[in-house]
Amino acid sequence: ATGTAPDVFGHRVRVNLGRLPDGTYQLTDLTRPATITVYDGEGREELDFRGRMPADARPAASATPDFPASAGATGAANAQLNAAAVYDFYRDRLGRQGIDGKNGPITAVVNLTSFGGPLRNAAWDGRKMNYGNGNDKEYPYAVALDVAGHEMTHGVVENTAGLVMQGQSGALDEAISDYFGNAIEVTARGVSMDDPRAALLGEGLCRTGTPEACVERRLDDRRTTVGDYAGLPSEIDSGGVHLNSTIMGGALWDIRRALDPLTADRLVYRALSEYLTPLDGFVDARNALLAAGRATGLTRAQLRAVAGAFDAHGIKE
Ligand code: ASN
Ligand code: ZN
Repeated sequence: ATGTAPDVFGHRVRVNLGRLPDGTYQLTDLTRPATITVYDGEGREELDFRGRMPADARPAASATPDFPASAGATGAANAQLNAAAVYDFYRDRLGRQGIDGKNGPITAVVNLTSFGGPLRNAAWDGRKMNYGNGNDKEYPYAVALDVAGHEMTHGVVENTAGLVMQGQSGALDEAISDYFGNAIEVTARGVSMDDPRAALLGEGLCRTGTPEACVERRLDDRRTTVGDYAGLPSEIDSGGVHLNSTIMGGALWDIRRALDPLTADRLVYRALSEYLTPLDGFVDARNALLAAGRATGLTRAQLRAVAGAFDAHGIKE
């Protein structure tokens, strides 16, 4: 079934629905080989959902196929559309069948909070995406396609290279998730790589203020090199995985600008799915991209551009 639901901006968008025996419509998209279901966290604690689904949690639902206006505040409709867009990118561009590569179910939870206050984050917890409502200056995190792409790519990484979320392998995991998060958004929206906003991650979360002021990260900072690597203790951000990721993410984004985007996306994906292993770091990623590039017949000039991007960020033997 199809229906409509308000997005976070209050615009009614078309959504795909499942119908329960009692006639209720729920936000389940059955139109792809992988089922996409959006749960309503009902303002509960993200901690209660992390890595699990409470037994009484329910998909977002409505008595009629046109969801009430109140449903817009959580970003439930955005979560469905964004998960579908990420699925389509991986299938159409990279030939991948969903997060697990086997069209396993895709689940997102919206409307979550943290310690009695706003949850200003989104996270892949090993099974699903969990989205916070953000604070009053932000839209719910489910609104941002680059954020959805980032979180779902964590699931892809887990099911391919299996990078360990700690230290340099963790920063590499974050960088690859940032890369595809942005790549998916600019591809789906037709944004040029020359648009300065293309490299911004999470710019769409801004309710007030400039996009630049409330981005999560940006991949166009050419100055970040391994010289900036902060060797934080493991208990702080898993050894600085979000702090150090832009060293690698910046190199990957430079590669996407230097090659054509489709070639770059296939190259990064091939390195991820066929060359990288769980404890790999930045230099291993350089070697993986170059090996994947040679295997796929990149020209010498293209291989030089890849090596040059890593050189510029200090990623070399
Ligand atoms: N947004 C963060 C990420 O996906 C959430 C976290 O720290 N786990 O990396
Ligand atoms: Zn991440």
